[in-house]
Amino acid sequence: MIKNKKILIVGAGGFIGGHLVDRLLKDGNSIISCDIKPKEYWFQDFENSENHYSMDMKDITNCKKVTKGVDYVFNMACNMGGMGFIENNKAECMQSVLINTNLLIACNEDKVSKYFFSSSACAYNKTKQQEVFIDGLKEEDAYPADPEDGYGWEKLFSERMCRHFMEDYGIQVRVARYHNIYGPYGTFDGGREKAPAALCRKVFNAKKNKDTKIEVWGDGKQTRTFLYIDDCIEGTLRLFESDFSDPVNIGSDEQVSINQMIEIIEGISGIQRLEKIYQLDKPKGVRGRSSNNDLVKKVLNWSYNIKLKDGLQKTYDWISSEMQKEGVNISRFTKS
Ligand code: GDC
Repeated sequence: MIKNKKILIVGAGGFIGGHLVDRLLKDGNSIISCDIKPKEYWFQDFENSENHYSMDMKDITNCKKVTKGVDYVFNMACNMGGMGFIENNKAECMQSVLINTNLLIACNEDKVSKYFFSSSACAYNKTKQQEVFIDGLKEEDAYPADPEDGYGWEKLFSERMCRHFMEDYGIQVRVARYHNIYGPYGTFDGGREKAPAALCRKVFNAKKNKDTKIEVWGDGKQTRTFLYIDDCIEGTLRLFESDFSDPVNIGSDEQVSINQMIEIIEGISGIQRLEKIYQLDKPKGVRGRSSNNDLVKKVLNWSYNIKLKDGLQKTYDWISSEMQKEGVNISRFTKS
């Protein structure tokens, strides 16, 4: 367990960053939290952390303000979202390269000993994801390089930047390739939401409005593996404490189609089966994507715990309670 350390978390106002701050505070660390978002857009905001709101790490002077005297840095920051966002904002996604690069330069100057980079399954070669229900992607399947355009290229480039900083300057790096992380305190509306949150919202709305139909992007047959946030945090911290510096999948191996996931959410909400309106012109991403977990089991002796059905139950409960709040400020869930 990491404790009594001074840790900088960049992207702390976001979904995974917020949960990481929570856990590392509970474990007895001193946390500096930064995010480009102003205070009112942070998903979680902890009083016992040193919080820097509206701080843009694409500007290296900001990086240098917060890396002094820090033991560890977790870079959880990037301009991102689900397929609806990354397919239509490639230039914005690629500019996150500045965050990682500037942070590494500042960490090197300030002799930070260990650095974490949150990469993505979008780094994997697209041609290996053209069928539904594919074999899980192994770490070596990122090469030859042909990742998701824009967002995936940034992740792959930044992974390599981490490796070269370790080789050339000796900073220890750890890199996780996250496979569609979901759970409470994340975006569920406004354009950046990923499929689990979007579909929980749509099913909740259908129930509330007594609709019998929902809109689904694509034909619903596309597949993914989704990982609940608590498992993501546990895997991240175990990887960080390991001595393994190459990229590792952090994902589940419970491969489902979007149609199967909707069926689970319908069961959770107690609604009758909905008629699906398949929107074939909406962003679909790869046809099939799933995480091979052999390497993570080998190097961390760890596997995810939370079944999709149980994670979706917690996610649906949180999203439905947010949506029932009077005058909920939905914009909090839409900003980068
Ligand atoms: O957005 P996402 O979760 O991203 O979409 C998964 C699949 O669900 C897509 O084929 C999409 O078309 C389908 N889908 C159906 N209806 C909807 O209402 C909907 N909203 C959304 N968003 N999708 C719908 C993600 C990236 C992330 C991250 C992860 C890592 O790609 O967007 O930024 O890096 O990958 O695994 P997905 O899984 O394609």
